[in-house]
Amino acid sequence: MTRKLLLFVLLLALSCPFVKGQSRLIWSLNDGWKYLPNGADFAQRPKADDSKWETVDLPHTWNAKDPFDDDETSRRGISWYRKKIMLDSRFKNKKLYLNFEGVGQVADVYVNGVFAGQHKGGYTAFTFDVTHLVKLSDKPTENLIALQVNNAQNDFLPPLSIGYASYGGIYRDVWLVAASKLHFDLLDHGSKGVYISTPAVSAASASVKIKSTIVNDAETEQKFQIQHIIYNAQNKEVGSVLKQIAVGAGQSIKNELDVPEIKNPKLWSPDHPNLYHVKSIVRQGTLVIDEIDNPLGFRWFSFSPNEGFSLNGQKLVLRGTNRHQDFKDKGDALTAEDHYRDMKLIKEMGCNFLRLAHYPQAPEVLQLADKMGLLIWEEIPLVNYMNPVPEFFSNSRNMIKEMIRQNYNHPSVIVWGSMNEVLLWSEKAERIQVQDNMKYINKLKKYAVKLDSTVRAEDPLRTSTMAMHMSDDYDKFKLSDVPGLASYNIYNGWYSGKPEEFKPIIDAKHKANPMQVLFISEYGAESDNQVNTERPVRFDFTGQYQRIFHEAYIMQMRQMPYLAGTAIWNQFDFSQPNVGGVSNNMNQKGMVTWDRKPKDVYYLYKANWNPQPMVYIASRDWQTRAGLKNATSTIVVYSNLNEVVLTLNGKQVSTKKPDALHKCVWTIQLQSGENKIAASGSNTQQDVTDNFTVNYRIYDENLSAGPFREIAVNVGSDVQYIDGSNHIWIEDRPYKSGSFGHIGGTPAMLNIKTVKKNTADNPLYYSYQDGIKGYRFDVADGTYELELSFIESDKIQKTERVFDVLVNGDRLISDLDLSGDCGFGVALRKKFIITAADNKGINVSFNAKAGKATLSGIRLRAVN
Ligand code: GCB
Repeated sequence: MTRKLLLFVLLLALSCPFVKGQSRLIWSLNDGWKYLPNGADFAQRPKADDSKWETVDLPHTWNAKDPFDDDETSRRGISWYRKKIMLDSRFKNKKLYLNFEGVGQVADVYVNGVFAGQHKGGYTAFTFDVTHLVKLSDKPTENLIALQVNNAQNDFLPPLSIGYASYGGIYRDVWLVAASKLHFDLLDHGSKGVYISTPAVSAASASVKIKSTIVNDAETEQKFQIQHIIYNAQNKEVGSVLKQIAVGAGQSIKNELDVPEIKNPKLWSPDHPNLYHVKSIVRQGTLVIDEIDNPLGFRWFSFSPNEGFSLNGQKLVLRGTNRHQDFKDKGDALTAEDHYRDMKLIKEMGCNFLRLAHYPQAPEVLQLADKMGLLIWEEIPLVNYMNPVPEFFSNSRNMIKEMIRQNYNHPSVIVWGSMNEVLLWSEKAERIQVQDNMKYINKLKKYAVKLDSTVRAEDPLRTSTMAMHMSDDYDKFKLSDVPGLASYNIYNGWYSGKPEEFKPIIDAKHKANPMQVLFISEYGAESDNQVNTERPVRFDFTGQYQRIFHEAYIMQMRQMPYLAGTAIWNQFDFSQPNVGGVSNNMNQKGMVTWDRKPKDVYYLYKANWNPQPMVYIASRDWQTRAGLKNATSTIVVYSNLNEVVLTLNGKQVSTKKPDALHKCVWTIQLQSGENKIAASGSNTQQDVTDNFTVNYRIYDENLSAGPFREIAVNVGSDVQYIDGSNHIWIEDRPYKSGSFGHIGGTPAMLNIKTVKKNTADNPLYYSYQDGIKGYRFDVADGTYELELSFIESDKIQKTERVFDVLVNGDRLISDLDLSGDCGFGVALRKKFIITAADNKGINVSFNAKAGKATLSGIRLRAVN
C-alpha cells in the first residue's frame, strides 16, 4: 500500500465508530478475602483450610487498632490473605494480570499455589502476569489468589527508622486485568505503559510527546495502529496522532509520537485546573484491541534561587502542607471517599501545594490533585536513615522508578523527593547531633547522588528534591547541593528555640548558598483539643500555642521573597508509635485532628490563604471553661473581611478591623453559665457569621467564701483539661492563704516520648509538679474526698524515688515508690476520705525519702 492509500484507509477507519472488540476488562477484587493474622505453612496451597479465617474486605490493615493499645507496639510481621475467584471462558485468549495498588510492605503472591512474584515496598503499585497460572475451562472455574504479607522491619527496605506507623496489609485496591494479547505494556514498574510529557508549553501552543511500549504476546506477528487522542475538559477532541506499527510474535516495541502542536491550550494551574485527557488506543482497523486513558495538563514551571517558584510565567508562592494518609480507626486502609474528604480539606484551607510525605500515596490522591488544582511533591519513604549498602540502594532506586513511572502523567506533580533527613541518625540508627563518621557519610553521599540522578534521568522535566533537617552538615558534606530544590524541615519554636528564629535561620542559609533554591518542607507545632489555656507556652500542646507558632511563621514567610514556598507539618494528626505528649502514639501537628476535625489553625490559614469570605471564632474546642470571678477571657477571631462585629449574648461588644494576620482579638468577661458569642462581617456579596457557645463556670479563689463542692487541679500546668466525667481540671497556682495551691517544686512536663499507661486521662499526667512539698486547700471544716494522681516521669530504678503523703499530719501513703510499685509512665490514682477540722483546712504534705516527690493532679470534693 502506498503511504497515501494507507492514510486514506486509516482516515476511513477513524470516521467509523469504534468496535470495542477485545479491549481491556478490569475487575475489582476488593471483597471477600480470608485473612489470617500470622504466618502459616503452606497457606498458599488450594487445599489449605481457610474456613476459620476472618473474612475481610479491602482496603484492610491489621494495625488499625494498634495506636490505641497501651503496649507501645504495633504488630509488625506476617499475615496471610486468600481469595477465590471464578474465571470462565471469557478469559480464554486473554492475558491476565493482578494489579495491587499498595501492600504494606513485602508481598509474596501465589496463584493456585504457585508463586507469581514478590514485591518489596509498601507504597507503590505492582502488577504480576498470572496468565500461565490460572485454570480455565468451559465452565466457571475456581482460582485461588494467596498473599503472604510482611510488614516486619527490613534493614534493606525503606523506611528504616520512622516517625509514623508502618501499617501492614493489603490496604489499597486490587484489580484483575484481562487484556488482549496485543496490549500496552503492563509490566513496567506497575505503570500503565504510556508516558505523556509536554516539553514545550506556552499560552499560544503546546507540544505533546507520548512514549509507549506495546507488547505482542500472540503467536503471530501483529500489524496495528497506535493512536493517541487528546480531549479537552468538555471531552472534545483537540488533537491526535496515529501510527501504523508491526510487532513480531512474543516481541515488544517502544515508540515515541509527537502530537501536532495544540493551539491556545487552556493552561493548568491551582486556580484553574484545566484538565485534558489522552486516550491511547491499539487498534486494528475499527477494532479496539487495547485502550487506556491518562490525564494531561498544560503548564510550565521554574524554580529560581532568588525569585522562588513560577508557574506559567508568573510567580506563585507555594502555600503548602504535608499529608500522612492514616485515619483514626482505619489506619491507612482508606476508601476513595476518605481521600476525597482529605483533599477537599486541603484545598479549602487555601493550599496550592501538597507534599505527599513520606511516601507515594493512593492513585485517587493524584487524580484529585489534578482535578482540584494542587501542585504535588511526591517522595519515596527513605526517612531519617539510609543503610548505605547496595541492596538498600537498589530497593530505593526501584521505588523511585515505580513512583515516577506510575505517576508520570499527572500534571499536578512538579517535584520528586528521594530522601528525608538522612543525616539525623548515625549508622547505629541512633539520633545524633553532629555527623562525623566520614566512612558512613561518603557512602551515603555516593548513594544520595545516585538516587537523585535516578530521579533526574527518569524525569528530566520535573525537579528533584531532598528534605533536610536544620543542620549545617548537609552544607558541610555538600549534600544540599545534590537536588534541584534544597528543602528544609524547621521546628524552631517547637522542639527548641522560638518561632521568630525561622526567618533569620533561613535567611542565613540563603546567604550562605545563594545558588540554591530553598523550600520549607516542614514546620509545625502540636495541639490536642483536650487542653486549652489563657497562657500558652511551647510544648503545652494547646491550640492556643499552636496558633502563636503558625502566626509567627506566616508573618515571617511573607518577608522571604526568595523562598519557593512552604509546607506545613502536617495537615492531619497521624499515628506515631512510641511517643507520648498529651495523647499517646500520636503526632498532633495537624491542622486537622486524626478523625478529620479542623483545628483553630486550619481557620488561621483559611483566613490568610483562601479568599472566600469567612469568619471564625477560635479556641473552639474550649466549650466548657472555668475561671475566677472577674477574670477576663481572650476571644480571637480569624476573618478575611474588612470588619468584624463581636456580640456577646446578643449585645454588641465592638467592631474591629482584622490585622495583617486576618485576626481580631477581644478581651471580654464571660458570665456564669451559657455565653453566646457571635462574630460577623460582610463583603459586597455576602454576610458571614460564626456562632459559638461557651459554658463558663466561675470559681472563687476564697474557698470558704461560699458552699464548696469540688475543685480539680491540673498540677504543674497552666492548662485546663476536661475529663470524661466533665470535671474541669483547672490551672495550677502557688498556694495563697485563704485559697488553694501547691507548695514547693517546679512545673514540669513528661518527655515527649513517654507513653502513658493505665489511664484515660492522658492530658492530666503530661504535666506534674516536680519536687512538690505540699498542697493546701483552705476549706471549711467537714468531710472530703481527696484524689491524688501520680506518674513516674523518669526511667529510674525502684527505690530511687520514694515519698510519703500525709494529710493534716496523718500518713495516707507510706513509701510510695512509683517506679517500683507501678513502673515508668504508669498512672496511679489514689482516693481517700479525709476531714478538715479546727479551721485548718486540708494540708497535704509530701515527704521525700529518696529523690523528689511528684504530683500530676489533685481533686477535692465535699462529701456532705
Ligand atoms: C520531621 C520528620 C517527620 C516528623 C516530624 C516531627 O522532621 O521529617 O517525619 O514527623 O519531623 O513531627 O517531628
